[in-house]
Amino acid sequence: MLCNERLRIAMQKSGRLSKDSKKLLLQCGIKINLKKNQLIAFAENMPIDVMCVRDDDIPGLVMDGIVDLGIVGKNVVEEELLKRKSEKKECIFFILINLDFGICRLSLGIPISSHYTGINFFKNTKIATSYPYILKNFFLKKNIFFKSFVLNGSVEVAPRIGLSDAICDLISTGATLEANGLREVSVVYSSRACLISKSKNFSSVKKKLIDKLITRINGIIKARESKYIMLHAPVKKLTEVVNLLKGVKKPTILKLAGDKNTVALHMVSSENLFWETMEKLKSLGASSILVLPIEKMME
Ligand code: PRT
Ligand code: ZN
Repeated sequence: MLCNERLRIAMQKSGRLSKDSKKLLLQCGIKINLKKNQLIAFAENMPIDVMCVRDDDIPGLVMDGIVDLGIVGKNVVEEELLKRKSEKKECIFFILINLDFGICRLSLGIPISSHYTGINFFKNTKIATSYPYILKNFFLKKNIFFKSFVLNGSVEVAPRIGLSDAICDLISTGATLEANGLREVSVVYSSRACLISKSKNFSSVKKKLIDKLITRINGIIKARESKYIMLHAPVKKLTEVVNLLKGVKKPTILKLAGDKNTVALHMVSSENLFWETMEKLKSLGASSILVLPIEKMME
């Protein structure tokens, strides 16, 4: 196979997305041996090369056509897009699929002691952020003038040391904000990791491989969200039992040897089965309730 027919995928080298990105590629069946500090790894079983870089470089590598695909936070892509637009640079890309990790939000935070009066609170304030373009875009639409103070780390300490009145930073649990005496008042941008490409016009070899990867990723995400449920139910209560099982399409009903009054139900559910539902099932006479994780799915 020609060298340029190998698919190049960029992922974060080390950081919040690297473990999940690597796991996703491995679950897709790509055999790669990623060693620490290694920039590029060649898959053993597929024409795929994986480049490990800083997350901020990924959108540019994709948009400039250095790599074919990138796994990166939508926040980073959006910031790069707005930056390139302001510099009148080329910025074409496609989000091929939203992923189920890296979920966070870019939010405005203010000191707990500040009295929040609504979004106009930010008029003429100084806001510390690592995302000046997304922030500018957000306030431009609201016609609110503010000053941004760009920091590439430790944004949350800025108000405490008098560098800014507020912050605009990524939040997942909110613990960092709270630990720094701040509170979240408005979400500016909701984000998660995604798979991006520069174009949709790949050679047929690459297109086939990308389609295969997307199908596999969809299957992995779906499997993670789903559960395999098995239980025994009294025949008389079958309808009530099935009605309790949300997210189940058609359960398989199996006879039990030597028991005419009970059947076994096997089903895939798109939702988890919570303890409360299990307790309700039990009160209807269901027993041997098992909830199992699913590794892969293809429909
Ligand atoms: O070195 P490199 O440039 O590659 O990495 P980085 O340090 O710039 O990024 P990194 O690894 O911190 O984050 C990579 C991506 O993970 C981000 O671009 C987001 O898409 C996603 N992500 C998801 C997050 C968070 N959740 C997150 N909570 N990125 C950062 N945070 C930080 C946030 O900045 C704050 O400091 O975590 C803190 C808040 O977390 P909570 O849980 O206390 O709210
Ligand atoms: Zn970064």
